[in-house]
Amino acid sequence: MLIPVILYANNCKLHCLCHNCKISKLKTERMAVKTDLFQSPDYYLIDDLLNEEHKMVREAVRNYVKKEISPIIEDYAQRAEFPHQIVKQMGELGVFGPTIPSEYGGGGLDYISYGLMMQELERGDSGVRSTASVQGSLVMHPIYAYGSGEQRKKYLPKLASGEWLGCFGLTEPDHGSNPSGMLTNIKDAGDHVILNGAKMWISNAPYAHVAVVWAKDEQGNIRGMILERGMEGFTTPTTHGKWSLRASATGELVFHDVKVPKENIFPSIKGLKGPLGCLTKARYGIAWGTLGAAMDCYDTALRYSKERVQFDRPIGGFQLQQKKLAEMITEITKGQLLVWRLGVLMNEGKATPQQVSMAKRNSCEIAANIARDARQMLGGMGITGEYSIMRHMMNLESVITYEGTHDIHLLITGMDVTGLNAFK
Ligand code: TGC
Ligand code: FAD
Repeated sequence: MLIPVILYANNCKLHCLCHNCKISKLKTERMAVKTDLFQSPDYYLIDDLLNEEHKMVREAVRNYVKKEISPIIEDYAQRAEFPHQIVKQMGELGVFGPTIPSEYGGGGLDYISYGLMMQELERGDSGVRSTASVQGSLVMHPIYAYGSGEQRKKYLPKLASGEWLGCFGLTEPDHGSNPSGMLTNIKDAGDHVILNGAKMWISNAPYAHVAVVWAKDEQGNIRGMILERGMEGFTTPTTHGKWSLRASATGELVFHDVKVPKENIFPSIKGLKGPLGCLTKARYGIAWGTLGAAMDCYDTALRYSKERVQFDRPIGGFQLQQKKLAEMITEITKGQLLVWRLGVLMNEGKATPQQVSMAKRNSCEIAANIARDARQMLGGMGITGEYSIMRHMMNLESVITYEGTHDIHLLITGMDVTGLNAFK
């Protein structure tokens, strides 16, 4: 529901098109406040599986989304603009690096809390969750897990607080699903290396202060390193024209003879398992996050079905609409139980990357299907920005693609259960 917050100038009539009124109407549209009526579905009383800390964390992020994200996000998405202010806000909220120890500015929380944070953020918008995933799992995690003491001290507190924004460069124009073929490379030059190559589709790139970049050394080993904005030969052109994740900034990372000090290279990791280890953390967050988007679509469609009257009765009374809602809540409930169990396994250090793959694929798929069904339930209203569903639906097309496509995750599961590798 849009609530105009600015009255028209000069007390002109409602449809007046004088200059002042046109400007005022524009401002009114821009500053339109959205009322967030979200009520979280919990069909199997999964709340009983959460402890008080989990519930407090979820409440804090849910309130943040209602107050700071829901009122503005549609407008930013329509304008394809990144809401910069959320970086500092999310730093203060503590969603960057929730499982990283507090001595480095992280939250020192468990994996269920981390998951619930991502669920609530993505309930607001996948792009907002993306910003947090990249910062926490793809930038802070490798610095914490693979970095030197100096690297941890220099970068982690600033990233945790949102003073600095980070990005993660793995994908290249010719190497997406198969990052092991990457062409970006470093050559030894004494106390530094020379970096050349390019990365593509990089979330946060246009505004990032630091970039975690993966490149091959002269022996063909994949190495990770930290780049800072301003290094000579390092540029971050913006990617334009996306119909998805429009409130998230995407760009390229271009390296032309960039001198990277050796002290910026991660000392303790070599090989593809470096970046893939980061992806496991982020994919776990996406498994929870996309359920948040699904819940928002379901909740919106459920409310609409009770209010929208056709043929003299609420459309929710028709069997075909009930089938859609019943299937949505069933899939959401199955997904909630899957990610909760995965969170327990993560906490116990027992979760495998393959289990994370299954949850990422499952949650993305059900969320995308639920968004499509929910959009249909709203009829024509479903395509407007008045409701969040179409935005979620378009966002989910990216989320089902990044961090490993749906098919790549199917093959990971296929390999795990058969022992036969379909990639090689
Ligand atoms: P493979 O030979 O299977 O593995 C190489 C080494 O890595 C280990 N490994 C993992 N380690 C941790 N976590 C995982 N998920 C792991 N998967 C594999 C593996 O044990 C091995 O270790 P070692 O010690 O033997 O060397 O590698 P492969 O080249 O055959 O590739 C396998 C494949 C296709 C599954 C992998 O390349 C893959 O997952 N491809 C998908 C690429 C992808 O997900 N890219 C994401 C880019 S980042 C992104 O999208 C961010 S979006 C951010 C946002 O906005 O939220
Ligand atoms: P391709 O690998 O070319 O795949 C094309 C199609 O072929 C897919 O359907 C795929 O499933 C299929 N395919 C490929 N190989 C096989 C196979 N062996 N068997 C069967 N089917 C196969 N990357 C980063 O490094 N950092 C980021 O921050 C980041 N952010 C992103 C943000 C957005 C909005 C998007 C869209 C992408 C982002 N990515 C990022 C890149 C993302 O991870 C890649 O797009 C993804 O891994 C797929 O790579 P690709 O686009 O090159 O597709």
